[in-house]
Amino acid sequence: MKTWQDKEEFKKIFTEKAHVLWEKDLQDMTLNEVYQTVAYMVRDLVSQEWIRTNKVYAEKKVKQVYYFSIEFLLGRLLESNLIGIGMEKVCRDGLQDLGWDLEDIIPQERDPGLGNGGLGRLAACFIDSLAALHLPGHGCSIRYQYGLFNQRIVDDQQVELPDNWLVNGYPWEVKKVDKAVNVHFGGNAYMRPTEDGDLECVYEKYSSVRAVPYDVPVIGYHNNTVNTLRLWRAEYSREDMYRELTLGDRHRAFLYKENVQLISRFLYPEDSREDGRRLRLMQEYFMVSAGLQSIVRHYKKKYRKSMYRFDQYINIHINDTHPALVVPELMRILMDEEGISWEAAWNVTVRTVGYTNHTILPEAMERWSIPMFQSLLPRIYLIVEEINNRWLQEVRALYPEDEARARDVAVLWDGQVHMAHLAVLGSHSINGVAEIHSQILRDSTLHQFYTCFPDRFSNKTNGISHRRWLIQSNPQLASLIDDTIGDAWRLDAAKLVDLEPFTGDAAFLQQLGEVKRARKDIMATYIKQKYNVTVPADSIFDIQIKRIHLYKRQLLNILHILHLYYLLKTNPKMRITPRTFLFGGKAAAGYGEAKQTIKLINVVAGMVNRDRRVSRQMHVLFLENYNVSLGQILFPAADVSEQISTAGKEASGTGNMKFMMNGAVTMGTMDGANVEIHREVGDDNCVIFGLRADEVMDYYVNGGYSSWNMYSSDSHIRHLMNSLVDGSIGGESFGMLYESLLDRNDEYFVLKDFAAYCDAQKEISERYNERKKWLHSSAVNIAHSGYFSSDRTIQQYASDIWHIKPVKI
Ligand code: B1N
Repeated sequence: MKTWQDKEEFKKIFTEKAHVLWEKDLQDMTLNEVYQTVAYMVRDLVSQEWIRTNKVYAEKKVKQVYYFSIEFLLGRLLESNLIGIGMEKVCRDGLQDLGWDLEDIIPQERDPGLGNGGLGRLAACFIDSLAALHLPGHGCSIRYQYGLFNQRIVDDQQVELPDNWLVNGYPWEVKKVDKAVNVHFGGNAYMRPTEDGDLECVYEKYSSVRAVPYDVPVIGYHNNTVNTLRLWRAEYSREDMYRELTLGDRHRAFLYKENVQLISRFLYPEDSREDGRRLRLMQEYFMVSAGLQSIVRHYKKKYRKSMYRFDQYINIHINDTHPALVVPELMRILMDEEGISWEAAWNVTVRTVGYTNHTILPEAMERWSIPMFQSLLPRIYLIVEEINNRWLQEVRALYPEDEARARDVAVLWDGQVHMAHLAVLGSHSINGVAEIHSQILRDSTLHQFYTCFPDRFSNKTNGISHRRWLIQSNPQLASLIDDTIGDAWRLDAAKLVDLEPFTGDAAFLQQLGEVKRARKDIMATYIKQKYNVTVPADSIFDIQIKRIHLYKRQLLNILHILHLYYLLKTNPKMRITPRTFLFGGKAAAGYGEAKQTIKLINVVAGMVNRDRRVSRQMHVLFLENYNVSLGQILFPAADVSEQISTAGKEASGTGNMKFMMNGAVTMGTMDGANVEIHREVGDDNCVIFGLRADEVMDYYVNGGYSSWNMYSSDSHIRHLMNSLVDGSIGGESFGMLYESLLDRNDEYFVLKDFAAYCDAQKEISERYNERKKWLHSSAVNIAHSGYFSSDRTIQQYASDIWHIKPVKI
């Protein structure tokens, strides 16, 4: 790869580039212009390799994978790309000579908020790993004009502001006008007999949307691989617009244009929830159809192989069900455009597609009303109907008179299209994202499918990019690890386990303590600057950052804090290990309970922090606008990682892994990947509490839990519940939360797990006071975090599902 020889060359190129881009002297440039200049310089360096990577893949006709995801939560790219090409130091030194600090330039880049939470961030870690492992794999998604809203806290409450992240342009994208395709919506579709006695589909009177790709390079780590993240934008087709105009209907022409542009305007802000909106379905089909058309076009042009062999060269992976229309859309292309029979098309489709499930929450399961689906996608609906008919015929032949079974596996049922069932049927591989989650899929959620296709099911425990979440976000820890075991772990995270012999080494632990302290100081400085609150860096930094959701139980955390506050108020002599409780996360704008939880946290925080005596021992803070960049400051500063979802509800979690890799001790339930973290580090190095998934399930099925009984029998709980509605918390009332806990019988077992959580928190305090032991635990967590690198995850997908191999560029 082309590089900058030294800082002198960097400065020379920078100066030339800046003059061309901005027609300005260097001293007149804004920080943002400096950022953009460096970003374009990085793109110049990788452009040859980007072209080469694609050329090599096509010339060798290697099998490639396309990862379809409605979200990619990338985070900032300047620093990660500089690290990837090994040019961070040259750039830093060069900029310094010119009078700028790279640390002031990096924040100029706006976080592309093209995702909500874990699902979108996972997709970003996956393409990072694909490139790092020189695997031929690319991303496919939507170029939303507005990302997830920016969160402000005003009067203790969340306010959503639009995230117009593209205002200053995005230097990492390249618009590829020549690669645009058309996507059809609406109109009529029906089957008619052909001359030779077959059936063919007529699809007419549809309207067209132009899909234009914007490509973002996905740069490997110290290799020459540059893969592609292709983001589709919806544009109106001028032809259609003029057709409307020539028909003399300017209003319709205007409407057409507006509606088309809406498709890629907003990211839906719901995480693990779906509301069945028409525009969302349009987004899903838009992405799927555009993505597939461009893959097929490229396959035919560059691979020149038969469409019957498509699956030998192409694998399509769908990140949850949002891209599940890949199944009928590929069928459509194979049959209507390539003239292949149903049976052959179905074989190719199933062998091409793989599906990952990310949630078993019923409210997150995608279901579309049939009338809406049919009117929007008439041709696709005919195919889905046929898939359903053929499948139910098989099922009913195998299990006659078992309509309960038919209902459990149908794609069309009760007037709805069940996307998970479509995804399962159309895939050769179905996986969950942590062992316990995959187990639940096999045992209950998808049990009937599992009995039909046991070999198609597997587990692929999630992972995180150790490049972003350790090398980039915690350079202090990364360099301590280098000094201790060498730097081979940077290429192979499994080697972090070489730290194991040092987890009892006093000198190493001392340094580890210093690194953590340095990171806590950085965090404390951020808090001081932004909130004018002084948090003591020698207190326990206890952090819960993730989307706000009832099942994630931020409520459990804040109720324990409120409980501690009451204890400290009534027992002025009581001493606890000083703590700083930090929260962060966005609530979907329409999710009342989640928004009220944010308010509760903020009101309690105000009460605690303003109390002169209590605030000697504890602080509480809600950090505004949690996103990837804020995460990069928070994970390295944590002592305690709060992973306290109701057992069985969190499919995996990935924040838990980021904390672990940065040496925090997990306080968690036996849920998602916590189970595997616990297995890696043992009881001594994490704190597990609460109901197990089977106990939760048992209560749901057989009853036997009453939150009112908890209320009656436990005076602490009674006090807490009453205070939610009697105005004693800052004069506010939190009726929705009270109702969810008592009137709706505490669906997430907050009160049931409360006592166990309080005990577990005491345990944490005691352990923290034994500094040596605590640092040992921290070290054990880092040493065993290598398993949670997304490189391991991607290697498993590559060898077990995709059957793709590394290609050296
Ligand atoms: O996917 C993550 C997991 O680590 C989390 O446990 C899981 O909650 C998350 C609909 C979702 N599951 N489902 C979603 C997101 C957006 C949406 O519109 C569902 N997100 C998850 C990665 O596996």
